[in-house]
Amino acid sequence: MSGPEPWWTDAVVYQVYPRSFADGNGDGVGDLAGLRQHLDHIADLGVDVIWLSPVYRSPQADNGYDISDYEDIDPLFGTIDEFDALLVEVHRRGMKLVMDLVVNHSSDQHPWFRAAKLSRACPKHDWYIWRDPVDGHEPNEWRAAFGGPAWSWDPGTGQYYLHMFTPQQPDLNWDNPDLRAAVYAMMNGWLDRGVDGFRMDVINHIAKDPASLSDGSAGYVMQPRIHDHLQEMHERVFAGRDALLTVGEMPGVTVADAALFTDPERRELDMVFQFEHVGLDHGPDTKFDNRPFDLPALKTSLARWQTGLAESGWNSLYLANHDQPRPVSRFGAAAVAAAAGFDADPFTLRYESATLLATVLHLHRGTPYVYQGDEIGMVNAGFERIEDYRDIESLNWFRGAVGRGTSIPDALDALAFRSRDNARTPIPWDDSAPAGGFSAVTPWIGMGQGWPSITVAADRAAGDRSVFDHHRRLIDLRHASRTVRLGEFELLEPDHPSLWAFTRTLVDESEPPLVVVANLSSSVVMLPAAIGSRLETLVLGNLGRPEVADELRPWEARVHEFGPA
Ligand code: TEU
Repeated sequence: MSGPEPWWTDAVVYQVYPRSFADGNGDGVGDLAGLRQHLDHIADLGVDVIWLSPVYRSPQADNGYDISDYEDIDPLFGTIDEFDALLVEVHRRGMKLVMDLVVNHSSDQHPWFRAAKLSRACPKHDWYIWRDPVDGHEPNEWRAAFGGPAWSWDPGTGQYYLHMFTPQQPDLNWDNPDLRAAVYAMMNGWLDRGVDGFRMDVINHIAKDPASLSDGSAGYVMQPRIHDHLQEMHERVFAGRDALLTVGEMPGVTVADAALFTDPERRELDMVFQFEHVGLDHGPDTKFDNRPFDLPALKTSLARWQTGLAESGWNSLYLANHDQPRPVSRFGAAAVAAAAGFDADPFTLRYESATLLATVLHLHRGTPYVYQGDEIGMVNAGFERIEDYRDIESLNWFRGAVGRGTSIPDALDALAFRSRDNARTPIPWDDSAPAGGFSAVTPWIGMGQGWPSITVAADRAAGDRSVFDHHRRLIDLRHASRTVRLGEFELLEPDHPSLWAFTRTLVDESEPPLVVVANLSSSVVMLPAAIGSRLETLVLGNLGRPEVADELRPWEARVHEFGPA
């Protein structure tokens, strides 16, 4: 990266999943009014940007990732006036607001799709992806992400339409220039309203292979036209506007692809969400085949991305979002115990696990994303009955797996580890009945096993064991330190089974290098002499000052200035 760095190179983003953040109107579902009441919680953390998951009009088949009107707010969440008021309050606190942009697909209730279904002659028909039957069947074998074929039959037109997710989420046809123009107009509308950018849902899926619709993901991920589309979007929407943030969600993206998407010279995106590190514990067939946590695999994967995007491009850094299990349960002491065949109690060493994982993540080079609730160390939901789940992916998978012969207890175990609902339980503001200050009524989804012991109020009163305060220190450090922002990354001891260690070094040596050392085990780890002998000033740690500098206590993470060899 040459020249003055973009503003977001020292920014930290906080993701709000609105239906689970705070309920302002007493219907059991989080909304804009609730978010507005709790903005100080986010501002106190010191973050720069809020990414708001979808609040547009939607039948909520996939919790708002199925949009029926891109230009209005769903009544479940509030009104457009409440949105404008929220935006003012966010800006008044010196933060930015980034919207979710879901334009690989719309809802099947969107007027565009309703028109598209009327007849093959309707101009909107070509805004979606249709195929005639082949020998009375779907045109190819593509499967939808949430189960079943990716094609659904429409009797009116006598054609199949494509949907990579549920049948209620028909895929838009980005080869149609009128569709593209409509999307750009909508995006410009939100930017003119004052929003500060977009997180773009599965944006690397928008270019399909129109000629062949060949089998396998090669036909819908990373088709060459994706770069044309993103460059056109940049020119028609982002060019000439200042201080925006654009991040593309890209399942399956490689380091080489990401370097292209995020090379500033190419004018496509600021950064992408890659999926390599969150796929390491998935089985070969489905993500519900859970594999044990493997620290060397995780740290070397992230290190590869650090190196791959060191010269040009930029990383986004995340361990969680609304689609992933909670990091404490997935990568913390409970996960390490489970990998060794022991009982996995997510409350064991929870403060240590949450703060260690945050330290490691925030000290990488890139833009960190904090998912709501991780700043207080929330754990997986711990649901034990299928009736507790709400997520369409989880429910579809459960039905299919049990149908194929998986026992109900095994299927429930798989969900308890992997379901997206693990991260969708309400924010427990306090321990009051019935819903921890999230809502005055029974919430749309259970509070989960963490409540009432884990709450915002308890964490913020926990003094030197507050996960929130530790996050705030990490965010302050990034804002203050050019080394954290821009220093080169080098992984140390890549094969060590429980030590995660790396250095950050500014090429111009204007600040001393930093070393991060973290012990992901419940035993003391002795640092190798090549690291231990070079530890200088303690910059930050999750367990306070150590008695023995070159020993790490269980789940201890420290950042030190790194002296000469
Ligand atoms: O997710 C896309 C995606 O590929 C996955 O993260 C997905 O949620 C799941 O892991 C597949 O097994 C995005 C959104 O983040 C997600 O919430 C939506 O359901 C999905 O797109 C469809 O819009």
